[in-house]
Amino acid sequence: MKIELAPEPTYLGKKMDLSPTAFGELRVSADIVRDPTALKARIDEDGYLFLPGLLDRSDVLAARDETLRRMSAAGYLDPAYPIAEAIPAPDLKDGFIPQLAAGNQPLQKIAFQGPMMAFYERFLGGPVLHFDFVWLRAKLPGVTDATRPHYDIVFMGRGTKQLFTSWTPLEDVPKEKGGLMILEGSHRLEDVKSTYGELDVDTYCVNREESTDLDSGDRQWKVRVNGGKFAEDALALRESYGLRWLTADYRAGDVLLFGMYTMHASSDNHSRSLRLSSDTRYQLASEPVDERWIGENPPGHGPAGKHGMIC
Ligand SMILES: O=C(O)CCC(=O)C(=O)O
Repeated sequence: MKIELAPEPTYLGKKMDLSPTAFGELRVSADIVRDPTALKARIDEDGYLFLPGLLDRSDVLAARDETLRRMSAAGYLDPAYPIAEAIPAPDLKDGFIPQLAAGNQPLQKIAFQGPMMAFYERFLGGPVLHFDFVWLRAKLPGVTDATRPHYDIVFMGRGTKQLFTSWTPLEDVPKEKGGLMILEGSHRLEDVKSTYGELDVDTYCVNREESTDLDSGDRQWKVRVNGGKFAEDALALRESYGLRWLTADYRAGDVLLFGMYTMHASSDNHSRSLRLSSDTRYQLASEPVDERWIGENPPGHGPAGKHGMIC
C-alpha cells in the first residue's frame, strides 16, 4: 500500500515552526555508548541520550510482528489489510495496549534482555531493575492522538528519581509519522520541576465533598492533575519558553532515553498505519522503587495505586 505522508510534521493539526530556533535534530550519543562517564555528562547536559542502532533491528521488527499479531487477534486492526500494514480497525479510538505486552516474548526480549539491559548496567554502574509494566502504544493516524507535553515523574515518582525511560520505536518512524519530541533544556526548568514536577497523578483529595468517587479518587485525579499533562498545546509551550522541539527520523533499533524531568511530547501520525512504540523504565536495583509498576499484575493507576490526601 502507498503510504501518504504529509510533507511536514504537525501537532494536533497545526503546522510546527521548523525554523532553526524552534525545531532541531536530537544529538546522537552512539559514539560514547561504552563510556559511562561521558554518558552521565551528556545526560546532565541534554536531559536525554539518543542511541541509534542500540538494539538489533531484526529483534525489534520481530517485536512489532508479534505485537501486530496480538492486535489483529484482539480486533484492533482492519481485517481488510495485511496485518503487517498495521491499518487500524475503523472504530479504533485508543491504541494504548499495555495488556498486549504481557507474555509478548519478542517485545520482552528487546526491552528486558540483551543490549538494553547491558547498556543500563554500564550506564548506571550496577545491577539494574526494570519496571514490569510496559507502556505499549499504537498511535492513531490523524491529528488527534499526539502525546501532550509532560514529565514522566508525575506518573512514576514514588521511588528513586534516578529512573530512566527508554522510548523504543518498533519500526521506522520518520518525523511525519509522529515520533517522540524532546523539549530541549526542559530538565533545567526549575520553576516547572518545583511545581508541576512535584505532582503525583494518583493522589486525590479526601476532603473534597464534590467527589463521588472517593474510593478510587478517579474523578478528582483527573480534575486535580489534568491527566498528568503539563500543557495541551506543545507549540505554545515551546514558544513561551523559547526552547526547541528536538526529534529524529527514527529507525527500528534506535532507543531514545531520558530522565524523569525531561519534557516530551509527540507529533501527529500522518501515515495510514498505526505508529508502534514501547516505553519502559530502568533504575539501579539498590534504590527505592515505585511499587505501582512492579509485579506480574502491577496496580498501575488503578484503585490500589491511589493515595488520599488532605488538599
Ligand atoms: O510514544 C509516545 O508518543 C509517548 C511516549 C511517552 O510519553 C514516554 O515515553 O514517556
